[in-house]
Amino acid sequence: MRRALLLSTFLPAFLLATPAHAECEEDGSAIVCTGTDTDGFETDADGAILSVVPAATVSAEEDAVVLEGMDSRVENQGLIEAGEDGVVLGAGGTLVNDGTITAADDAVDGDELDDITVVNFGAIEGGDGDGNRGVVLGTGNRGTLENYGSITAYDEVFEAGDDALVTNEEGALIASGGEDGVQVQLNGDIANYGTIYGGLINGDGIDIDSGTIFNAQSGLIESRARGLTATEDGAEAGIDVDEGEGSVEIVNDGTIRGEIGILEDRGNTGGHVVSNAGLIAGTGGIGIDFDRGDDIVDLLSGGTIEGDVLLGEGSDMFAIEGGAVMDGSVSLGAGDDDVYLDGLFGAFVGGTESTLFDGGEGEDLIGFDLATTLGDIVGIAMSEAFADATELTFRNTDGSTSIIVFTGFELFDIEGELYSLNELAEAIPLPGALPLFASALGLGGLLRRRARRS
Ligand SMILES: [Ca+2]
Ligand SMILES: [Ca+2]
Ligand SMILES: [Ca+2]
Ligand SMILES: [Ca+2]
Repeated sequence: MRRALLLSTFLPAFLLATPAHAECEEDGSAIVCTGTDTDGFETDADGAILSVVPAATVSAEEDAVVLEGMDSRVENQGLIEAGEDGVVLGAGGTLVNDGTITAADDAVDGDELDDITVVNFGAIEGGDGDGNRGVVLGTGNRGTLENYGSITAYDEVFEAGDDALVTNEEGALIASGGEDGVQVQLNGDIANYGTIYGGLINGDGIDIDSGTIFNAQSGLIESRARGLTATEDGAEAGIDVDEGEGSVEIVNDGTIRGEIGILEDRGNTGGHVVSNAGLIAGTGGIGIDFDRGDDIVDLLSGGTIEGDVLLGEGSDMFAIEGGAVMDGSVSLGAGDDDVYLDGLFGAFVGGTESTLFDGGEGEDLIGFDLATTLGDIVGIAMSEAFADATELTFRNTDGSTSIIVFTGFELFDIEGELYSLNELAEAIPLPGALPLFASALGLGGLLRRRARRS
């Protein structure tokens, strides 16, 4: 206080215009901003703590609040307004925003720095042009974002390196205008209870190299860009897994949507796990597109996948529970793949004959849960909807029937026994239907039962 008074009393006016303290006053390592500051505040002292009190404004034509020392802390309850970056933090820095931060460039800049934490209860707004981001840590590791409010920008809204921890709470918003909502690298840990939007023109909801994503029942993760399927770069995804060896585990109780729902970029060799009790929707026709690696998709009761599931190379598994809806085909590609049908299927596949399970190359297996018996299979026939496909009709526990249509499967596991397709047809107690089916396949006799795969 005394120093500020002295300065204003005795120094020429042009010195007062240098970066600093119009209304942000220093007291040791603490800085308090009250009233209206029009030239921002800047220090490189370690451990600096700056507060913007309610109704106070800190603005600048360039960066507004710059605390570049280590382990600094900014607490904003007012308005921070910048012609360039809103808040610039050093390594280990923390921002708690309970007001508004609006910037023409990046709203919060800790670019390439580790151990930065941002907790947002208010509004954080990056610029609306190319290169303007929300909270940017670049490749900085161990970044933490806890969002209860809204964070928006044209480019990436939250961008961080390895070991990022992101929690987007119920009612909270992360929205990009033209790029990814959240972009993190290896070992990211993301929990979403609110809304995460990728851009309207481009961008994924979440772009990740590896880690875990939990999307709660209240959660929406969506890439909003449409019409990109036919373009050179291809479609954007609700969740996009980048190239590399990384694996991603996704637990979805809410909604994940994009032109592709969940996409593994070509060049990723990791196996991924998706457990879905919510909705995964690909508006362009592909719900999940994984290729290399041993992938697992578990479609739980109450869950829906809209669009095809492509599991590509590797020994993949697709499991579906009764009460789930698979609205699209499932292609398991090269490798020895498994499909498991669990829970006697009531409303098993929404479109009955619209869903084709394709085992592809390799020795592929369809397994039934242990409660299913040969007597629950009440029909077997060649599919009329798909060439070279077989249609099995099941009796459900409620007396209704469901149909599974498949091709390219060599083994069937029922009542703990392995059958080839022809052995299964022979074993099903359907005296009328069986000879028709057998002759349709042109069978000369039983194939030898194959050994159980190790
Ligand atoms: Ca695969
Ligand atoms: Ca496969
Ligand atoms: Ca296969
Ligand atoms: Ca096969």
